[in-house]
Amino acid sequence: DRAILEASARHPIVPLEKGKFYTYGTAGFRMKADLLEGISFRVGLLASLRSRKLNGQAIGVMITASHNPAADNGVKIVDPLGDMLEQDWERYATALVNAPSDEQLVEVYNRLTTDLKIDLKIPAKVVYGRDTRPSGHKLVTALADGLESTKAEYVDYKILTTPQLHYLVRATNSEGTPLSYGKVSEVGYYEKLAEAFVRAIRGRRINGTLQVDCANGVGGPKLSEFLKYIPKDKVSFDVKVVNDDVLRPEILNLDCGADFVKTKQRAPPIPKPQPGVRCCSLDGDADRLIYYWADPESGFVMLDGDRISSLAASFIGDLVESAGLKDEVRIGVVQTAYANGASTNYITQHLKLPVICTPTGVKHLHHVAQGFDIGVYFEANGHGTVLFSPDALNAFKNTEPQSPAQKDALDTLAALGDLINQTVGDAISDMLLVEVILAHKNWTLRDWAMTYADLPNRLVRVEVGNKDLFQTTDAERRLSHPEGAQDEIDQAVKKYKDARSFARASGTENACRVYAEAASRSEANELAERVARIIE
Ligand code: 16G
Ligand code: ZN
Repeated sequence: DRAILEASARHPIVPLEKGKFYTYGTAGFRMKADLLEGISFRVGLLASLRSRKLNGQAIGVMITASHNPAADNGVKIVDPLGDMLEQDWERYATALVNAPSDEQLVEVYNRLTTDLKIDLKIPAKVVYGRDTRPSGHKLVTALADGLESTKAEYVDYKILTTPQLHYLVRATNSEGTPLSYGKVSEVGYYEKLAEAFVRAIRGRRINGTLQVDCANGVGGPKLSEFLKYIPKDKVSFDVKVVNDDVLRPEILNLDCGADFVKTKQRAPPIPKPQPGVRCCSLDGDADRLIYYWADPESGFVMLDGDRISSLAASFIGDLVESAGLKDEVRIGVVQTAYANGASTNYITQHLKLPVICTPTGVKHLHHVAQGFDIGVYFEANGHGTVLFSPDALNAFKNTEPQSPAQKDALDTLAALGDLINQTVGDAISDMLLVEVILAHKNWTLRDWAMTYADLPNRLVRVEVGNKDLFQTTDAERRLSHPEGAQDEIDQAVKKYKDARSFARASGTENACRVYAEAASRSEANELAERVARIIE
């Protein structure tokens, strides 16, 4: 207790206005970096408890604010398999962080220890990393103090992408077991991806240059490092890395990156878009991916998370069929309400695959995707991955092929199992997946975009007095409160062709979001404005 008290005094929590609390939201604790030092310290205490509760398995902590401005930062906990912190524990995180004094912090810590029956004699292990934000340095110092004051063993992996930290957590916990996820090092991550990439490409050609905008974040140096691991004699992959300046923190995510491209629906102004070049953007911590190109005729064409999802589902579905596993391996796609209706139609009607809709936030999608043998999940914003069950991976490895084509499909599926990050959405891994699929199909981005036409859509942010009044049901597609609001939205939607609209409270800021889609751009805009007025 003394150790925690003394250390906590060095990392005070900034008190909020009366009645306000810090909350562990969809992205952990995220806010202006100068509020986070005490929070980071206290997250260290929780990570120790969580590790001890899980018998000393390694827990991860990632310091990042992803696509948010450079002045923000965030602290997020990663569970032993590399997935997000178990939902029940979000409450405990909130309780520790909101303890008003150092003494009360110790009280909460002790109470959690007793209530959760945690044996403090079990060794605790925590691994952590941070993105390129300058504030990260101070936050990991506070975190390390929290870990030391609770006598946890820890490894500081310094600067990493978020998915790399998730990889390291899983690799640490599976080391030396039959389910080993890979070598426990950053190099191990690169080696695993490069090896699987070569196997998945199977000698096919990657056409032209890929220009990758790295949001001036951690993805830049990490992608450049990864590229060194691709054997040039086996795959020729011409990548031009742009917006990879991490030395000027103020330009992080500024007019570039996946969130900029998706929300502004245009290419980053720098470097000047070259017509026809295949481009993609990562976000500030490299867990989101958006593809696009500047077209001399149609202007800008974007291929977002829904497109990556349908591309992956189509390719993997075909492989499973060629591999003769159609009856054994159940494939499903998981989306949120933001998924373009055209993508949902394409997946259900053309690909004939089931689609499940969940509330926003990776943890929800991930969880539902685990219910399939192959679960494809992406948010429209470009965050997502494909999960393979142990049964599916065994089937790829152990099925006796009856023809060269079947062998080829099985080998490609097995390679994808290693190429695709199984812990969380990973922009670098997802980008390699897209490149593999385009190479196999010998497709350009235009061919990919031709598979279906997106419904015009509009997303607006609405300032409201109290966003908590807006409660949803049906995976956020309908409002249950305030009463009557949903009826009004239904009336508005009825006035437009092929229309759909919903309103939900943001999980990351104090506002509501309204999404609308309809047969034409002007109708989508009009509907969005109408619904915005209803909830204002
Ligand atoms: C968080 C989520 C992201 C989601 C976004 C929605 C994770 C790791 N991140 O950033 O998936 O799309 O919140 O934000 O789950 P909103 O609730 O403000 O619309
Ligand atoms: Zn991110």
